[in-house]
Amino acid sequence: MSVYNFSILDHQMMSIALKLAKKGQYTTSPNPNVGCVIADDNGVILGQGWHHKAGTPHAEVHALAQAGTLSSGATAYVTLEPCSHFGRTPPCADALIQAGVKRVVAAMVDPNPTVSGNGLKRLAEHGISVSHGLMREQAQQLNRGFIKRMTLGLPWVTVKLAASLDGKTALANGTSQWITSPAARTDVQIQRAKSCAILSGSGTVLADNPSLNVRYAELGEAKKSINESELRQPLRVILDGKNQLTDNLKMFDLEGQTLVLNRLHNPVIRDSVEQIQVASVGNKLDLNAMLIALAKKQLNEVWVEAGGMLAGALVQQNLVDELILYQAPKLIGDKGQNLFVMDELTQMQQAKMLQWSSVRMVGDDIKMVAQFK
Ligand code: AOF
Ligand code: ZN
Repeated sequence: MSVYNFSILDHQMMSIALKLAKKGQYTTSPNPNVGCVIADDNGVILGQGWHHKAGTPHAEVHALAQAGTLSSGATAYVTLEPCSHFGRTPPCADALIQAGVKRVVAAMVDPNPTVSGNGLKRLAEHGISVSHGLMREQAQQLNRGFIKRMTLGLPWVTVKLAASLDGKTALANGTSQWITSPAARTDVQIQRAKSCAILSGSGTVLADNPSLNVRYAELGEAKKSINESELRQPLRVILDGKNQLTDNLKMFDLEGQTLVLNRLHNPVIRDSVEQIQVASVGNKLDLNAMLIALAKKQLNEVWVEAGGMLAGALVQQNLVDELILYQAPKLIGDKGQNLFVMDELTQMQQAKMLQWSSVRMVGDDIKMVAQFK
């Protein structure tokens, strides 16, 4: 199995497969985003497809169906190793073998332990020329949540914050509507739509009575790339270590499911809202145990929209992968609320270290993305 020596044509085909895979980014979870291109040696595309939704055909099956008998002797470019198992659908490796493809190029090996190399092995055993590693970083970026859940049993955690130029998330009295511009808030809607869950704390929820859902009507251009019938609402997850939640919250009446994580079952909340009890540390929920519980529920990407207390606690316990900060050109003074409530540091070496990955304007605001080291 070679991991190098890919031609320009191979790169072109795989970049099309990656674009196809991206089309599933609002709908495939808990499954990964996967794209497939079937082409002949001259780069003529015979079939293409992407995975839409768990339980429906995988990318390869769509591409093979389109190519029909032309698949015989062709090359299949797949952004993820073809599966070898009978899951909700039969193995794609078998479908490729039956179709008579002569070569399979995968961007990355499937981190799912039930596949993990077995798909490529099966193809090779049937005399198919197999290679992987072409545009691997791009493929991994697309499925970072799926990879983290499969390899570490934890979801990918992104903390979103909106702040004034002087780094405050709300006035001292809790008012935060609105710090950022409508364009930044639309961008948040797009990010929510890509997430499996939106996480918040009971303090924020009781203070703001938020919807914590995706308002597809506000998605603008991005909405065009989503198939209406496949629209989903991320799971709302509310941490309620002190059983403070009441039943009269707006979100309970909205479309989409809500999950409450607490120490003890809260009898006040209606039965249609799922509750899971999580271990605690002192009088606080064990945040690592909380994330393990979310991964067990097959959530790949968790989008955190919480106050400084929860954001600070997650950061302090090294549970955050990425930070997205929308910063408005607005000064609200030093009495406002802070981004991260954390224990006092006494040495600069104790600082939590991040690395910027992008900075751009969104409407009137700046969107900064950083990853934790
Ligand atoms: C592929 N092509 O397009 C996808 C794959 O429950 P199932 O049958 O949908 O299987 C889900 C698993 O299959 C998923 O965890 C991952 O390992 C693999 N996804 N494989 O060959 C695809 N979506
Ligand atoms: Zn498959």
